[in-house]
Amino acid sequence: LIDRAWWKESVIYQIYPRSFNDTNDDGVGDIPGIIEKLDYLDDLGVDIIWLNPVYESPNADNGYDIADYQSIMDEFGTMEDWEELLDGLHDRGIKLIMDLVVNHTSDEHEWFVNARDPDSEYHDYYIWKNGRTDIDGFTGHLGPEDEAPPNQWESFFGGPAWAYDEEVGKWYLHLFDEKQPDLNWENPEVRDEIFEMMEWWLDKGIDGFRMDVINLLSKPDSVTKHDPPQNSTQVWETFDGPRMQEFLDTMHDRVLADQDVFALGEMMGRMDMETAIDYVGRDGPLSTLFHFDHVLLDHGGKIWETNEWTLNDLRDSFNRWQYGLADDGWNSIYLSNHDQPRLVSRFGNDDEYREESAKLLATLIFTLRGTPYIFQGAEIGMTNYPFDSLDEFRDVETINPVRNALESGEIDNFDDIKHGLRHNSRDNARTPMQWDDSEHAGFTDGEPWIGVNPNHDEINVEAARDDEDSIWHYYRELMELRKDSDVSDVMVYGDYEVLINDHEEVWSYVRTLGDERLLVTLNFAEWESHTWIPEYEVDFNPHDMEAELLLCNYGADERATDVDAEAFDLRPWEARIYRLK
Ligand code: ISL
Ligand code: CA
Repeated sequence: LIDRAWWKESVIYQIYPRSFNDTNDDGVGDIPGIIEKLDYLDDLGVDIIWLNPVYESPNADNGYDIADYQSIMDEFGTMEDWEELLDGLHDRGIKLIMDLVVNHTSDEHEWFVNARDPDSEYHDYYIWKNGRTDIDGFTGHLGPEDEAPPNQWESFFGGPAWAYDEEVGKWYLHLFDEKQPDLNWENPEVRDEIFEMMEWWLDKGIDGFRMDVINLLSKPDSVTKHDPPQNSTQVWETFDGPRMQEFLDTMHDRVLADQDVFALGEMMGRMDMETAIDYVGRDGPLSTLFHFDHVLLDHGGKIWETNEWTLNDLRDSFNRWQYGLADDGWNSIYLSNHDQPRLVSRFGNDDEYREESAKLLATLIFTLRGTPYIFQGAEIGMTNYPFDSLDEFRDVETINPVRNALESGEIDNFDDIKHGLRHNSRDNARTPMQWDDSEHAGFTDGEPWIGVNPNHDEINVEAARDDEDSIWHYYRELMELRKDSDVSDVMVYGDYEVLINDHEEVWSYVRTLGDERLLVTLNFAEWESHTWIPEYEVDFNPHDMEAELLLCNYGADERATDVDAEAFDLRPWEARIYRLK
């Protein structure tokens, strides 16, 4: 018996509006720009659009600092534009999910402006604390001379997670930028406001929410009930706080339960499976989640620090979730988004084997068990940007910590960390979509708000659509297999079973649903690799099986089609999907 859901069978395409398509030449993508590309999305064949925040915002964090939840940012257009977008999507059978950013607001939100008056009913919408005076030698304060912040939590964007407010004479919590004060979810009025706002959007006809850093809503008792201990430096104390389950259960019961909507939670930190199942299992409040296991593999502690990842690490982190949510819960499969560098530059090879490796990574995304995500530009194999100076960056997560480190002398000059920033910065994902080979890649006729990748003369949608062997067409083939073929069910719902768990180059797995079996085999190397199906690891006899090739990123040539089911020689970055019969 298959536990079907439309959002399990769907492919999600993520649009970062600022960088998608600009129609009024101010250099900033806009909603009319998305409307202009509706047929493009339809041709590609995606089912759900996740739209990054388009609400009114001073853009300290590109829309993740919301000043009004119920209006559209001027730069992006009007509410009428947004309604036209929704209708245009629905006309094409595409659903729309909106970003829900309710851990924090902008400091320019009316609530926060009013909260600065301690007598206002809004004061308690945020988290205010007195500074500490009982510590020696604390030097990092940005408050009065004799005060240090309430505790030593560091914000995710660098510097203390508390800012001193002159008017109030207290400190407010901001886990992200100073311009993103955290809402006080302990306050029932905050919860009511948010739930009503969610209902308002659902009434407008949207199909669900992508919930930003949703497991941070409930703060630890050390902050809500007591004066926080000065020595708590661990901001991860804020993950999955004591009332997290309760808050989401209430949200589910009040807002989501009686509607057929998709609820996707972004979950920070490294989560244990029990907690995950509480959130997304059969009885949980959410449909699925984003975890960070695999995208943290190659990050160091600082934004410019990197680690080498290995295939074993990558496979282990996916195995954990594939097996962890096998019986209850549902995965989201992503290798990139607006916060992550480009997948082909990171997990593939953006040079000689760009096409092959981009297709291999797509094969992985579409054949693991879970809902697949395409971040705009992945479908043409867009790469990281060759950043050369700090002025070229726009992201607060990159700029703030680098400035601080330069000022404090922690780093001497930009060039020492350039390599790391090129690898890690979120701005890699945010350079404009490459539509064609014209001056600004067809994104704008004005001055783009962030640099267009110089490789757009080769890597662009127009060229990709013209070339039958392109990454773009390969994405379409994968989607066709997944949604509209004899193997769709096994591709979506089949069990996942990994083969040869310690192969250093090749990741292979079998997906099984009843008698249907798919074998996926992927060579993560620039050289040829050999692999096989070890009999002792599977409950069928590979010697008795015929392997029918369904898709290969080198095409259906003899090497890929004429094989024994038990052994395979793979070319550099080769990816194959077989049906075993
Ligand atoms: O952890 C990160 C990258 O590995 C961070 O970049 C990121 O802040 C984290 O993923 C949380 O992301 C979400 O909330 C942030 C916002 O800046 C991100 O764009 C958003 O996706 C604060 O709202
Ligand atoms: Ca514009």
